[in-house]
Amino acid sequence: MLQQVNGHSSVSDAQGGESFREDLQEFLSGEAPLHQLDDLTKVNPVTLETVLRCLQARYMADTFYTNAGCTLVALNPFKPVPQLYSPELMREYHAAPQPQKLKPHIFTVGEQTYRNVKSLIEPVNQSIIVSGESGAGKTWTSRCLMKFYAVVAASPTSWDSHKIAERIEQRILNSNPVMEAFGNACTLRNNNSSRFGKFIQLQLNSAQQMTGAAVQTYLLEKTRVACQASSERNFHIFYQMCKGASADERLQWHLPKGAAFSWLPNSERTLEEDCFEVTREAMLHLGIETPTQNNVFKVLAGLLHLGNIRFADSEDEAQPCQLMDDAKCEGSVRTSALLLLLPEDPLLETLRIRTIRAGRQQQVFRKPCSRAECDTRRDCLAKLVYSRLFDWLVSVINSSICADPSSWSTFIGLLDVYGFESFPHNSLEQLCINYANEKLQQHFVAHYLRAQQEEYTVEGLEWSFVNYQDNQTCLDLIEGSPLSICSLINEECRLNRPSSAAQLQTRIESALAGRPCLGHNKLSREPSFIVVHYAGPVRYHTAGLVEKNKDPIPPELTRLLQQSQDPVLKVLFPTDPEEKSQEEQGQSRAPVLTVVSKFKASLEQLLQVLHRTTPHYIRCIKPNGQGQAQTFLREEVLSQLEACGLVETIHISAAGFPIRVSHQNFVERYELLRRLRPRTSPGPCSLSLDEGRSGERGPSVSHLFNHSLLSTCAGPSQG
Ligand code: AOV
Ligand code: MG
Repeated sequence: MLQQVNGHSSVSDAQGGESFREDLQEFLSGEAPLHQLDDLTKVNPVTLETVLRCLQARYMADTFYTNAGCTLVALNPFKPVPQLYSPELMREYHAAPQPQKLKPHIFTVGEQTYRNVKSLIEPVNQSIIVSGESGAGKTWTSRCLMKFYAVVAASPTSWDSHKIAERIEQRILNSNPVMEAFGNACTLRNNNSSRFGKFIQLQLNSAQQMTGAAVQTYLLEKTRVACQASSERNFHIFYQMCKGASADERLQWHLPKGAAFSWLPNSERTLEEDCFEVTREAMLHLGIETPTQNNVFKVLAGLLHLGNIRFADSEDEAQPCQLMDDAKCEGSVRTSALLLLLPEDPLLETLRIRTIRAGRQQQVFRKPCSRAECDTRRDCLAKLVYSRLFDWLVSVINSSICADPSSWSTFIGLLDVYGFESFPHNSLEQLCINYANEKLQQHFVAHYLRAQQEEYTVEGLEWSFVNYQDNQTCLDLIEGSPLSICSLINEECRLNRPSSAAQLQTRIESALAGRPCLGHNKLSREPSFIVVHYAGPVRYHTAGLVEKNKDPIPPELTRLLQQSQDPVLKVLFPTDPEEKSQEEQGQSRAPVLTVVSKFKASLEQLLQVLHRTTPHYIRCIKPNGQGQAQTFLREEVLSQLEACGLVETIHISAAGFPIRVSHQNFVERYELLRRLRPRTSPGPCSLSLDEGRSGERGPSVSHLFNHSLLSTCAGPSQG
């Protein structure tokens, strides 16, 4: 024991400092050292301080996973810990009769989920919801879980097969580097930040083998293609290409060494993620052959050259803007047109001249754009191409990994969305990201903190209510009806009236005055409003918000891209004869949904899917903002613990009933026990098997009372 005390205190403890004294105290009092407490329900008393101390002690002892009742807390090690994710360890958790008795791990959650799918108690689809702020480790965690299932749910012909790359498990894993190359980027919070949300369904057949998967993505932050905040970067793929292309490819894609691209900031920094070969290899295994890949990269190079086009202010409004620094920009136009296989003159014309159809005859008017409008159209062209390319990649991935509906019966869903974020400048992208995180927090609150306690009350069980922070008021502020931030921004789009950033701020403040989660930063000179999220306040700038929400795509741009001779662009921009004839006849198109409306609908769909699954939660915590190993900043962790309601979760888990089974299923499974045990003997069950069937005399749900009953009498649920 003393050795343990000594061993623990020798770990450098940047902020805690007092760990030796604490351990000695624990030793003298006979309590287990804090870092040995695997479950936070065992800290005594359960307070933010004790929970924090326990997590800190474990972190400094290189123990990164801790149970917190129904959830698993995952601390980001910020250093490689390969032994923690080895296939041997995966198999150990998989083979364990009771994985929950092993050290807390994401594999325990993975295995439990896997067994639940097949459970005779309540076979149901499962989901693992990984949450946490940006950089906390969600993507890492969900990647490791996918690897876990690739090992434990592999079909029996398994890993000695020569054609490993063709195996479905491997293909599913290959989707990660591809989607991350095209959808992740370096931000102020995370060098490999996901700029899209992802829900992947791992499809299992009746023998519990993974037969395929389906990926659903949510709102890619496409603005990043053309606009990167200072110290941030564009999507990884651009840097991968520029750094990893061969001499021959450089020639083909017009990417000479050292070429400067304005959409490629901070390229002098080399990240772990800048690995072109890995992306190409993975694309190949997903069925994207080298010629198609080269074609994709050529298009991306075309976008980089497009980004170098600069316009000068026009002195005469009736004349189109000139190119800035003629020779250089002309070269960029030419190269861009060459790579995108677009006619050069129409490209420049589309960027500089707006065509308007008006009147009964749908006459076409041509209006030169201002310099700012030209810039917007150039950026819009790039965003349009990139977002379609991303969607196309996702559909190719899906067609490569998705199983035939007849070959699977259940699924395990893994949710990895962009984490809560707050930057010096926040716009519609952050509003959507943080809105998604609010929705997930609400799912947790509704499913766990609220529903469970309410159910105890309804069932007449003795229970003292644990208070929790409900984020419903914040969600009402963001998405509620009739008045909310989303509805007001949408209204501005609908009215299509010119409104300044300051006007929008005033409208939001006056329409939503008195809402508890709406703040106002009086110190800021830029028009903005503050939303007090569950994870902290965020100031959103109103400039450009309405325009981003409208996300207008000038039809001329689409028409231009439809003229491209490039095979990939032809797929991304097919000509739609119906659309064309409608346009010619002057028929108006269906109203386009705004960004927030589309996002809201996709989130609602996602939640509907989640509601039909048994959820499991993994809470990723970021021990410090600098990404340093062995550094546990108490204040930063504290705010994350408070935000996710961890202490309340622990209280409810500690006092509540760990397992809930419908009475019907319970009776079916444990009928046998009744025959084995005389009814008069005091058993661990709090109710008899006959009770409550109708719901009149007792509960309709059997709350299981004594966890060990299930384990000892029934064995693992897969049995
Ligand atoms: P996120 O997904 O939660 O942020 P990531 O999963 O990308 O965060 O993790 C951020 C970084 O932390 C990774 O790139 C790794 O360097 C490191 N990391 C995370 N988990 C581990 C681990 N278990 N072991 C070793 N290193 C780890 V965001 O996508 O920005 O919300 O939007
Ligand atoms: Mg991520």
